Amino acid sequence: MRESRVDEHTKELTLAMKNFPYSILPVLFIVFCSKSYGEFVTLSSVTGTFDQGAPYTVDSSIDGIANGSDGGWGVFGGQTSNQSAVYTASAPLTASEISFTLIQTWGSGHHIQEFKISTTTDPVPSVGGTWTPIEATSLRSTGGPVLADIGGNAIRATGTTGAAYAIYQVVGLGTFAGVTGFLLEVIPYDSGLGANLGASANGNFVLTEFQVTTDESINRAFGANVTTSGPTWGGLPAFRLTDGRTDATTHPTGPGGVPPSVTDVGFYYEIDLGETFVLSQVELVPRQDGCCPERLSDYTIQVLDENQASVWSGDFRTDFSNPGQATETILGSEGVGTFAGRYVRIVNRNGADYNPQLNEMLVRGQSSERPVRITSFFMDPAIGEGSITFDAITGAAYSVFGSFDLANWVNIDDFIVAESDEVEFDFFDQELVGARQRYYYVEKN
Ligand SMILES: [Ca+2]
Ligand SMILES: [Ca+2]
Repeated sequence: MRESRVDEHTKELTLAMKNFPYSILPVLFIVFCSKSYGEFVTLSSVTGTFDQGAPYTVDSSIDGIANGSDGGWGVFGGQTSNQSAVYTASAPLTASEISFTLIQTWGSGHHIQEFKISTTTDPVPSVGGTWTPIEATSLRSTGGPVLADIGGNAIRATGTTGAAYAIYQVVGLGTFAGVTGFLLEVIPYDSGLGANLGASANGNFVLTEFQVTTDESINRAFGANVTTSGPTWGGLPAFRLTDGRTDATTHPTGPGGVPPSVTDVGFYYEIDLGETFVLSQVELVPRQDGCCPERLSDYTIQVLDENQASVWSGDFRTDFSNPGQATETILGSEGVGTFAGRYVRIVNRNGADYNPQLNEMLVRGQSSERPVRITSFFMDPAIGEGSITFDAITGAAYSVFGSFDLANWVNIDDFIVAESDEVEFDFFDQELVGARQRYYYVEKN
């Protein structure tokens, strides 16, 4: 299912590139203006069918504040019937994957039980508009509730009572073009306390934040399994690295820890992304309470393949500096190898105590099944020169082929190494000189 959809997408992209007739050349063509591809979607407004009033208004679900006690969308008084929120994007978006994160940190089980998310291309999104439900390809959660696809594009959270927080991540695959808004429908469910929207004792929920990201910006580490090479400090479990919260810490035992002293050199946390992704960046969120920032210093980031062989690595802050409380961003161009894999490690390089200390580790990337994406293309038959710009995997090699008839292909270059996640390949092609029509395609070696 997933592969066939991607293949259709490939075909579409490839043909879009190949079919420039000679008659409209030479001009600079932008096929897809999409370095916006993979984005943090800004939600400009939201309207709800009901809210219980300040500070539990629907617009506090997009105010950027993830602390539950500061508000969120609450529906007390309307918690026994369907309620909806319509989120409008600040600009239409195009994507092949969209990820929705529902942060619910009010506590005491104030999380949504059953819901559905849809997209629209209507010029002005509204509850009564035309909506297409998201078909979830990945459902993850932290804090206790477990998400399940119950059919009819509905998702249900069950399995816990009185959770202190609940964060959901719903990823949908499709061909999204010109999406202007999102509909969150919350549906009553009876878990034993009567049919209510929320899982709390009074049937309410508080949606602290509703966030949308696409493609290469999606955090694939959220809710992912974390293992370590040794014990972490008591009460500071390793899963805090991927629980979606940035307010709680994990670090190794260090001297004086339990069990007895360990030398921390080589200590690592390892995140299993579940499958191979082409990575765009890794983000490290340090401890936020002001204590001991030196514990995030002189570390290695490693990417490993399905067989846990290292395919990319980089050493950071080898001068013993630290980022303080600021998020640290690691790019593929800052290490050596191919920035794509299933496992990501952070490793202590020098044995410093309690190192590495983190509140969260995010690994952003896109499906490894994604085809090469051409973002701009230019050719000039008068002089035989052309240029192709495409999204790439840092460290991977690509080939470019040319053809007159889409049947016989000639290799133009068979080893173009991507030094970053975008390649501009400028070429001279003798066959292009004076040609009426010429086709090109790019593939990963
Ligand atoms: Ca908020
Ligand atoms: Ca965390």
